[in-house]
Amino acid sequence: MTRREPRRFDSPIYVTRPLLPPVDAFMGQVAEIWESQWLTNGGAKHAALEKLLGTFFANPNVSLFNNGTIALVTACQALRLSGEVITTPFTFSATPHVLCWNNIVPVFADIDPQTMTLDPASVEPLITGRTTAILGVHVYGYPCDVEAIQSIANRHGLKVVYDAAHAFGTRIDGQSIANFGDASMFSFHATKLFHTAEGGALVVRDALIKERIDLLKNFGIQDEVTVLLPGINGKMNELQAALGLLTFEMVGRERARRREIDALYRANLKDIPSIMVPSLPPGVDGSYQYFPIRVAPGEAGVGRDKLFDGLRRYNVYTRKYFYPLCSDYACYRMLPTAHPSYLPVAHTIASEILCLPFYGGLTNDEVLRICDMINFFCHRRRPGVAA
Ligand code: T4K
Repeated sequence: MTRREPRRFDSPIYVTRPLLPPVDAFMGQVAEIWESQWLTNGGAKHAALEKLLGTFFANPNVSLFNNGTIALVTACQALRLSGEVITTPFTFSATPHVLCWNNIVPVFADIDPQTMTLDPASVEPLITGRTTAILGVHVYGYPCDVEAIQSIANRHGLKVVYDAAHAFGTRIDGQSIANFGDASMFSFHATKLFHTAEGGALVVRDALIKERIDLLKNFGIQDEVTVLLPGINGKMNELQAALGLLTFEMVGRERARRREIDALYRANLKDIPSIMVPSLPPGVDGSYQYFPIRVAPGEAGVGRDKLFDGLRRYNVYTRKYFYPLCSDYACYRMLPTAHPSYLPVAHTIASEILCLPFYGGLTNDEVLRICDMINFFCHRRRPGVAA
């Protein structure tokens, strides 16, 4: 079979690029902030963004934060989690770190091979008298099995917290992912579909918990002479909120473009036997946050790492989100549940996963060239050029 050497990109193609509103529009927002002389501590932009997101999530109990990690730290405090919390090892480092910052032991459960999220069947046997919650991650915006997780939590009197860092736009049967569990954390980091450069939010079921969260994120201060709780500084400032107001307006179009890119990748990767593209469960509208593929080990002449290295030589910066597993980090591998024998699915997926470049600014031609490169490295026929 003849294989034509693909053409290297002249400049790097990254895994993502931030959504950027026109700079003049941002300067207009900055001018208003300057005029108000109000930069942080719950200003007008903050209030406007919180309200907007309350409507978007169909839940008014939204609290904005300076980043997603501090939001999740605060959720653990607000829900008074302690002891042990069952979570996934197939996630960004922030997820288990947040537990440690709350003096909670992360207990790792295996993941589901289709959704790559917590496998409910692996969760239940790990529950002990010290367990206080289940912390699921809607990885890449693929939703956890929210019903099964809630019923386990109900049976054992546990809280359910979701790390929804990737899941801004995810909906299950039309309902926002923000409305499952006791609390959901969203990241608004620059690499996320909707962003505020750095930022995040908690969305909670219970309005009283929102009150507690709003106290906690502002040092526990109730008024000038009353501090009720040992809080932290988790506040989003006015510049972040202003950027959010502008990027929010662009999310619909960005998502639609990412949906086209998703379809183009799928159409042009489907005939490569060593590449598997995961699919969302029925009834789920995804967040179009990442485009993960799985690369079969070796048999077609390429494994994930060789493909990663090969693409990098051609100036394509894919990412191995999430390899290594958190359970393999030096700070967690001594935990009893971190042993690979308990986490076979997570280990397999972490060794095969690769996130391809995925952002609205990619052209069709760039996507097709990336598919062509993947095909080349996988020693298979060239993909067609039609979407
Ligand atoms: N839970 C989960 C499941 C998460 O994935 C994350 C964050 C969190 C919790 C914590 O939320 P935050 O506290 O961050 O709100 C990135 C992000 O920094 C991180 O937010 C994200 N997850 C993680 C999955 O990805 P890195 O170390 O991979 O980022 P970096 O700097 O290598 O950026 C990736 C690519 O994006 C670059 O190669 C180019 C592009 N990029 C990046 C930035 C920052 C740009 O084009 N412009 C930019 O400004 O962690």
